[in-house]
Amino acid sequence: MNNLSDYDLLLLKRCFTLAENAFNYTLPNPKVGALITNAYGNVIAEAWHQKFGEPHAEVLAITQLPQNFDYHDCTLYVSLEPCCHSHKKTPPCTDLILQKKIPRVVIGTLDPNPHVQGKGIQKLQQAGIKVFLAHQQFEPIQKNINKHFYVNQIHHRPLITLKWAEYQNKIMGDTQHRLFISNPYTQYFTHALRANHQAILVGKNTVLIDKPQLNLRYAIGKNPTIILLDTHAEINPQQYFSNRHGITINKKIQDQKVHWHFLQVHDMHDWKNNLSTIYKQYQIGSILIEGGSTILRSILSTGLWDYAYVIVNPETISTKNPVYAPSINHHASLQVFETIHNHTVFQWKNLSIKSH
Ligand code: AOF
Ligand code: ZN
Repeated sequence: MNNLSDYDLLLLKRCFTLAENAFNYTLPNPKVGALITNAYGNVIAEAWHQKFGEPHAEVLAITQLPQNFDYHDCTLYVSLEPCCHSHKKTPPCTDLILQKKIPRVVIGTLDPNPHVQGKGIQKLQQAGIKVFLAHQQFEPIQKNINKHFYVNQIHHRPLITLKWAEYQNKIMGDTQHRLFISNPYTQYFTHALRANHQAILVGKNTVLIDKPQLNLRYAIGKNPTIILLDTHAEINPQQYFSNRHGITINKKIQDQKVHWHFLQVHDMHDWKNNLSTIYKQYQIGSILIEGGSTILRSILSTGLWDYAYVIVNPETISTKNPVYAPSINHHASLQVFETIHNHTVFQWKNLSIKSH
């Protein structure tokens, strides 16, 4: 099933590049790219899944060609196995491929969604279509651009990424006022990270002390949903985040306003249950946790996290009421992710989560 030429591989690579044009608009769906070639191998249509709930990449590629187009010499390339299941937002892509009689389909990776996972390929093959699946060389790219999707489909919870900045001497804040630890260059990094997540989670104290805007100022995409951990629902979201979408996880009220929901939970520390509710009820597939330190320590202690990015400022600092950064003492791998100006970004990956 995988006798692919170098040209096939090049075009699959192109599909992954196309997929990335979606920025964060497809979340929690995966980013997917597709293209169609004619008998001479020329690319005659290219597309990518653009927005959650809207047509898939294959459908958009096909829509670029005339209704009665003859596909008998064509090949469809797609970064992810075409979907074959119903009872979802859009009809199965396999049906359209069969209807258009596309004879050859080249696929980057299987879809980890248990409703698809090989069944899309099977359906096409049973109809006599020649299907070629790349031999796992695209798995790392797929897992990189759609990290959340694997975690969602396999563990039924959002991808959890932690991020904080600290000085060389581990100070990450002061209980009374905001410290500016990162530099303007690392801000770009932070905003790119925000753009790759559907939601940003912070605690009440971070809102009160830092007054963060939690938006995308230096990255392209849709502003993430704000999730506040606020046990007694004391923060008025309108005061800090007017017109933003958000959820307050709290123990006091259950309420739904136009932009803001209050989700009442039994136990603020029951991350497993609360995160799974956020995933199922609001379809939030990825959360960037930006602090503060109590929340970071709490989630770290559960082991329910996927990646952590720690920005280290090489200076040391003394401050009156220091808050110390957490440490990671799980089975995790560490690498220097990027050096920005004179700051270093370290990436931790939780190795006890099997789906990465
Ligand atoms: C494809 N091509 O471009 C994407 C696929 O609710 P829906 O209709 O948007 O379906 C979402 C599911 O479809 C998603 O969970 C994943 O399994 C698959 N995504 N499949 O053939 C695409 N985005
Ligand atoms: Zn589809």
